[in-house]
Amino acid sequence: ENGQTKSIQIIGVPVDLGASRRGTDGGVSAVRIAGLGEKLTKMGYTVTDEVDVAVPSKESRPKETTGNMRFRSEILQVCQDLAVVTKEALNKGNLPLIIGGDHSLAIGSISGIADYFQEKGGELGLVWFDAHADMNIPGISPSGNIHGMPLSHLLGYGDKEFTGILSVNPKIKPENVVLVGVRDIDEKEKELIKQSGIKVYSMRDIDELGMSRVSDEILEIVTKGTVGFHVSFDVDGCDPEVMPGSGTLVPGGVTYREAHLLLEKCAETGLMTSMDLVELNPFLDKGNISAERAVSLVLSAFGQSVL
Ligand code: NNH
Ligand code: MN
Ligand code: MN
Ligand code: MN
Repeated sequence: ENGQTKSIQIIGVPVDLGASRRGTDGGVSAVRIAGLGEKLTKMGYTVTDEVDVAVPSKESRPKETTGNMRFRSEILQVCQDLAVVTKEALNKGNLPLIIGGDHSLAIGSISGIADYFQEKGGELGLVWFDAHADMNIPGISPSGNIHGMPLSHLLGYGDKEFTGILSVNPKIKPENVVLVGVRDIDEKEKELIKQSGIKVYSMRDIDELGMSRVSDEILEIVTKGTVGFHVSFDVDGCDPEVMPGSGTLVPGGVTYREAHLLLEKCAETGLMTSMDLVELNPFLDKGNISAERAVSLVLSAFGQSVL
């Protein structure tokens, strides 16, 4: 049990326009079928799951195989809509739990959440769990895929319409952000990470310090001077053996137990304001195992413990 809001609003965002591989739109169903809502309800939460954000299908749009920022206008619209929905959820007293969908959606989810707290005079902390840094911007991104660009835009770099969603800009201050699980960073992305000054815990840090200590350090950073923190959980931060159902797998990732520990510790603070669960791709999965494990991880973030 923790002091968090007892009512959760699940928000589905079936977007795959931000990635090269098709199918993260199906992640929304995969997670629902794995029983996310029912299991949170069993834990004593009041769960609403009514409003999904509409996303156009790739087939309905002109082909965009190249470019600096593929499907920019479609994803911008999705993020603008989602920002309104997450902010509204908080206004109603609900904790937003956003299920994706590729990671581009985090520009929208976190913009709405940061804006809500900023109006109340508070800064938002951010835990970014990912194999990748998601710190690309148009012009340096090797792929043009927006799912590789959300964190940079939340820090105020890149495309002005994406950084300018709702009012507060930047959405997140670098001293309130931690990246964890990272092991695949593009060359030019490295420079922007250094320039931004955000704290990064790589796999090596986890190996050397252990996840218990890494989690404690992370939580210290994201709670210091903030009203609380959002967790943006890209399932590819976990090892591919744990989460085979994702499009850009990188070996050598976070174990199932380590991920649980981090999220259990997040729950213990009672300060998690909101969470994204992204990059699940059921078409690449073995059965629905990745979604089932992801649901179990989310339950830890909401305070599930053995006893
Ligand atoms: N860094 C690569 C890119 O920008 C890969 C990003 N893929 C992700 N990010 N899954 O989390 O295209
Ligand atoms: Mn990501
Ligand atoms: Mn990733
Ligand atoms: Mn701070």
